This record gives sequence, C-alpha cells and structure tokens, in this order.
Amino acid sequence: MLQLYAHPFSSYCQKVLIALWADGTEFEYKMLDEAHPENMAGLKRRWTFAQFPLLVDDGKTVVETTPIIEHLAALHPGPNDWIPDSALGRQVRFLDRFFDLYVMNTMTVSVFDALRPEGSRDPFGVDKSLSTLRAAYDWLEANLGDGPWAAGNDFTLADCAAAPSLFYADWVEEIGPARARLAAYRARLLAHPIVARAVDEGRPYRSFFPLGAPDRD
Ligand SMILES: N[C@@H](CCC(=O)N[C@@H](CS)C(=O)NCC(=O)O)C(=O)O
Repeated sequence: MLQLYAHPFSSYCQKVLIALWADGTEFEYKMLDEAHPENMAGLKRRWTFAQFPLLVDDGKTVVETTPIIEHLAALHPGPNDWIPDSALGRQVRFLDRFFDLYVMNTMTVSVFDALRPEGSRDPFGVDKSLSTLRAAYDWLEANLGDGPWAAGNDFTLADCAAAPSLFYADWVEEIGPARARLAAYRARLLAHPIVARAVDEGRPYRSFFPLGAPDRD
C-alpha cells in the first residue's frame, strides 16, 4: 500500500492528492497534524528537509511533487496520462515548472512573510514577489491556449500544479477581471470534481491562512 504524508491545506500536497484521487489510486493518508505526531516524526526521519508531501512506496521514499507524480505514472498508472509523450509532454513539463516556480513559490513569499515575527518582515521582498506574480499572471493570460486545460484537451500534470497554485495565489493577489482567460481557467479548475474535493478537504483549515482567507471559493 502506498503511503502519503500530507496535510489537506497544503498546496503542494493538493497537487499530488489530485493526481492520486483522479486515478483512483489507493493509498494510506499519513496526516501531518497535531493529532498524529508520529507522522511528522516519520516525515522528518525520511527526508532531511521534512517538506511535504512525501510518498512511500514499498519502503522507498519519493519526494518532490513532480517526481512523485512521475513515479505514480510509471509504477501505478491510472486512467490519466499525466505527462504525454513528445512535444505535448514537454509543454506539460514546462507548464508544471511555470506553475510551481512562478506562481506557487512566488505566492508563498507573502504567506511566509505574514508568519514572520514582527520586526523581521521583508516588505521589499514581498513587493518584489508580488510583481513577479503579476508578471506570471500576465504571461499566462497571453499564452494559455483555449483549453479547457493548461496544455489542451487533457487534464495533465500541469493542471495538478495549476489548481492549488492559482487557487491560493488569487487569495494573495487577485487575478482580476482584466485577466479574463486566466480567471476562467481558474474557475474551470475549481469546478473540476477532484479539484473541488481538494479544496473542500482543506476548507476546515482556512483559519490557518495568515493573510486571512477571503470569503469566497
Ligand atoms: N518543491 C517541493 C515543495 C514542497 C513544499 O514546499 N511543501 C510545503 C507544504 S505546501 C512544506 O513542506 N512546507 C514546510 C517547510 O518548508 O518546512 C515539492 O514540489 O514537493
């Protein structure tokens, strides 16, 4: 049985949960919460950086969301082709990197800054990250195709990355009506039943969001 160390409110965990649920892949959910300190201890034992999610497959540790989904695709394939062959696959990989590096990681700068103790905040760094996030939105607005998904007709790895990225990023810096194509893509993602499940399972933890979760979505 696969095991996934994860928390339902974590954006990167949602990326992998979406792939697991969409494929109907069975796994044991090792919840990283206060009620299960043994799971946090297990995570720390298995991965120097204790970042999550973390997959265990037959005793082998697999870390980093994209390699986790690649591992699932190779060894536990389901109905979804997460990384298609050829040029489409290369586009999927690029978009996966785009959402992780320019949307997800950029958005978390503001989130982590809000968690810093008073006096150690970095407004300059936050401003810079917000400007990068706006540039990422503009790039997506100009370059996303007609969809319905990031790389065309099929829901791929790129959409697993896009869903939690855009879900939370819009809370940090609204996409806004001027970026209609991107806003419509985010709305399509949130209407996808598996993404909606990820959002719903994270709903009880919204008070954890340090910037104040908006009263929507
Ligand atoms: N590049 C990593 C990022 C994982 C990540 O940043 N996870 C967050 C939770 S969403 C985390 O572990 N935060 C706690 C920490 O960094 O100590 C991946 O793709 O798995």
